[in-house]
Amino acid sequence: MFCHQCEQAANGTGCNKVGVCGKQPNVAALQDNLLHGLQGLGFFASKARKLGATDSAFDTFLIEGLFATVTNVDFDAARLANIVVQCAELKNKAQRLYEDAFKETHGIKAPTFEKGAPNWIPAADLVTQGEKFGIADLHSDADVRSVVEILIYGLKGMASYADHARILGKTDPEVTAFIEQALAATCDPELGLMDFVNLSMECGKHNLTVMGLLNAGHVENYGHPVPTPVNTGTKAGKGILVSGHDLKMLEELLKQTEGKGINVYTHGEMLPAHGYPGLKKYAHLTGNFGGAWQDQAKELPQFPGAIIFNTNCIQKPADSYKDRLFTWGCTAWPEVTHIEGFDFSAVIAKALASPDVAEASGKEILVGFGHNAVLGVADKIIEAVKNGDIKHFFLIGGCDGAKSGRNYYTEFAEKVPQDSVILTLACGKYRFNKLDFGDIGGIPRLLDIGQCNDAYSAIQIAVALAGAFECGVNDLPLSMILSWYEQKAVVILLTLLHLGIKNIKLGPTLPAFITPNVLNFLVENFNIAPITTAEQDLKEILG
Ligand code: FSO
Ligand code: SF4
Repeated sequence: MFCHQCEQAANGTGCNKVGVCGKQPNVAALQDNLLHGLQGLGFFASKARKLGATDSAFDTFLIEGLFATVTNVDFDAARLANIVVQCAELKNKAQRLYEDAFKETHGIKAPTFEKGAPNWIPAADLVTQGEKFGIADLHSDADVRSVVEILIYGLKGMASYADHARILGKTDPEVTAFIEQALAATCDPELGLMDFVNLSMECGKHNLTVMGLLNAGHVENYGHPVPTPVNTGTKAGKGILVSGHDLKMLEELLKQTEGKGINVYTHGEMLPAHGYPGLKKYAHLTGNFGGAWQDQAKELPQFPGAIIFNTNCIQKPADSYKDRLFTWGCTAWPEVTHIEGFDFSAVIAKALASPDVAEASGKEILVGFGHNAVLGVADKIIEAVKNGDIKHFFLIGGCDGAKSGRNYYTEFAEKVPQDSVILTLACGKYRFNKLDFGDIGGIPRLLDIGQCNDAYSAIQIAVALAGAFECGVNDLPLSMILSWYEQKAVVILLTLLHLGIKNIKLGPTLPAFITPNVLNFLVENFNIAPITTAEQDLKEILG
């Protein structure tokens, strides 16, 4: 195996024996095989679409297939093998669709494609076959390969957000068309570095659409988030802990647990759920338990109730809680019960049969500062900027992870001057969201915008502030200090670059899949810089 798609890549270069994330070589090979199959499916679906032939069966499959290859999502070899087989069926379907459409429009037989992913058919041994399709296969030139990887990881990240949006009934055919087109491009040996740079920027653009769809899906179903204090303690009684990003899954669980004497807690990226009127109305949505995803091995054994992961980031479960752990959606772990659809009776039964959660006191943290809430007090914020009470905004956001270098983000937040406001989103905020930052004239100094996909809200806030001050986003007293871990962060970065946002500071380390030449390109065009120390970066930003 060789994988370097996330920030945990072994030795900063790549995992080649077993993933630091826990991905076994057979799972890595199956994911590589699946990606190869998806490239072939995209190739024919894109060609068919150009001839006016489409099939909605490809949409969901492409999204779910890409999502299954994202870091910390699907570790289940049997499930992945099944997805590869389905991929082969759909790829054949796409090929037939293209050939029929070609014959119909041109009156002659379609050309055949004998090399690479378009020619892929699954072998009897999918693991051995998958071992042949590694990253090295993507392109012979290291710099081009680097940008092809940026595109592929961007597609994976976008697919994960598209999946949540799709579950809420929000789709866009242009996004599907782009996924097909981009996958087809990865099969084209004629394309060069700038072709993939442009496709990557386009991926960022389409991801903005996807995050907008997801935001609309959340708001239409659950209302705009409102500032809400969330308790991090626990109540005595039965409990279910929900981890991941999918709000629809949480809503269905809340409906099914109502009146059953079960307290439902959020974990990790589910924390922002407490701010949505349509979810907080459930009195048994009790509080938030634990820290960010990388602390689960330490924290989940302490939660005696049932636990369900509806998306990343799942890690190898200890035996102490494996039998009360469930997965849902694209997330899976071998031997852990996977819930299909929205019937959570098995999870509820497990919670009722498990020991009670003990009463424990916790801190209160404030969530719910989506763009609607922040822009609702825009007059106050603008006034505070104009009279000098607020001098700077820092967006300290992104993923958390296990590396010690991530203390940078805690230190940075602690050192931000008192006349500055911190906007935050995604799971990296657990590094500092229990600290007391106080307020500036009633405006909290720490504003939690939400999940990683709520980068959409952060963009709306930045654009509105730029409008109010009649300047560009890059001219605002706003600095972005981002942390990345996996492919969702890659696509958010592409969205920010597509919007022309410059001077981003990125850490804790730069992606192993970016070559020095590609990094130079990013520095020259976007002035991206790796983080250094909190002191030095703050000094540089504030001059
Ligand atoms: Fe974190 Fe994991 Fe939300 Fe990621 S829980 S690391 S970028 O999956 O998606 O922020
Ligand atoms: Fe390693 Fe990350 Fe790939 Fe897992 S996803 S194998 S940790 S690079």
